[in-house]
Amino acid sequence: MTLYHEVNFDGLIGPTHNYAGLAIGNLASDRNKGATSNPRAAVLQGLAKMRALTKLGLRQGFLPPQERPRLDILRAFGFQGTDRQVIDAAARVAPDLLANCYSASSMWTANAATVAPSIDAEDGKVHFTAANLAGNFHRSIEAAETARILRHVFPDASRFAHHPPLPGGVHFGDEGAANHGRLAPSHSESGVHLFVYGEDGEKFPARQKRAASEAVARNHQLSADRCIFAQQSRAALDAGAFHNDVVGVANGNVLFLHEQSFEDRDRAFAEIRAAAPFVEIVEASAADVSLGDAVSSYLFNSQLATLPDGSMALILPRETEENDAARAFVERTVAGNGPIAAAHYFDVRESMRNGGGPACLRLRILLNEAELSGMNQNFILDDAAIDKLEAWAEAHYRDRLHPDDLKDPVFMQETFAALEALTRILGMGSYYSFQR
Ligand code: SUG
Repeated sequence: MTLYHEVNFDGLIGPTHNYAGLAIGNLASDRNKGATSNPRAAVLQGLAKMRALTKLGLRQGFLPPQERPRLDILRAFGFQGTDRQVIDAAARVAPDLLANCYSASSMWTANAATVAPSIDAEDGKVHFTAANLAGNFHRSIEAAETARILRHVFPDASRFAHHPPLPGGVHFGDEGAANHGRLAPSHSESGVHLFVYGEDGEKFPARQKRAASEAVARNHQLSADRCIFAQQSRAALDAGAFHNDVVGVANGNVLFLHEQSFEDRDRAFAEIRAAAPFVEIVEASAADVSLGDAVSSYLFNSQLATLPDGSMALILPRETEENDAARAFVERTVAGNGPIAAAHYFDVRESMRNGGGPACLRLRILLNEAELSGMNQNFILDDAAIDKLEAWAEAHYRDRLHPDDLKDPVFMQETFAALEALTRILGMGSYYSFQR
């Protein structure tokens, strides 16, 4: 049997991380609109989580921040002149557009793409479909760059198949792996794919469309009898679960979720059990944890990971520990005879305040040894590489950033200097457009 390993590619949090309140249906983003962020603390929190996962014995990769500000987009909207003039004019006339062009949202790599491991694809390749993220303007501008960075990190066409973001905007909205889970007896056996899509709620629009999930499954050459398409509950969407990974996570043979995750729970469970008879479902009832507590604590936005000894651990945000109902549920889950043996809590508060928990921050990819050695090694982390990135962040990141600070062209220069230094550390050449 060929062995497959879980490798998490976290988004390296960019120097422009800020609270502009841009995301629809995302209660945390809305609540913190206009607050002052700490980009330096944000990136260090993310790196600390990455380091801790390597210590737990998991392989850890990352994707670099995307280029911000997106001057090309400001120019496409008619702002002309030098870079400074473009920023000045946009700051005066279109500050909201400027904030969109400055968002560091590519940190949430669970939304970068959906990925199928080679063991599940008919042609034996690893398949990537970059998400179009059509539901929010600031996220839609990630899509083409995400497709490009994925090719840069996984260049070998004989092993990796890259599909462009789906066309059609919100009609075929696709938000990537955050609405997808894979179930299998183990990582090294063929899996069943659970795609969760939405229908608009009373309050919030659904970001992931069923037709988009179906297209991704076809792109990835997954066999139809091993794909399940289930509708997320409108109640969860309206409670603030703008991505399904806010109410559930799958890993190996385990599905860990809230009982109000699906619009039709019984039907979804029956389909999952029929396709994946080995599945163990660990479910929180609404009496254990209300939907409101699930969303505010991000209990289900945990990473559920299989450790080298075969046991499973939850990687949770501190906000879960601080919520009595959520913490009690975790304690009971770990103490019981079920498959989840441990819980580890991490401070990722800077990201959490924009609605991004531990699971949002990572794109999980199953790779075998040959695929691991066929990828660009600069994006796999060990202690020394993490040390370097920490030193880079200490040198280049601000510890206070208010959305109004985005209007200052000096901040643009600082940001470009940080990205320029990163390309040198990573041997990426003139990767970003401002370098060319
Ligand atoms: O798309 N927040 C992101 C959070 C993404 C979380 N990812 C997962 N659940 N997988 C979003 O809503 C806020 C940015 C701002 O408001 O500036 C933001 O885009």
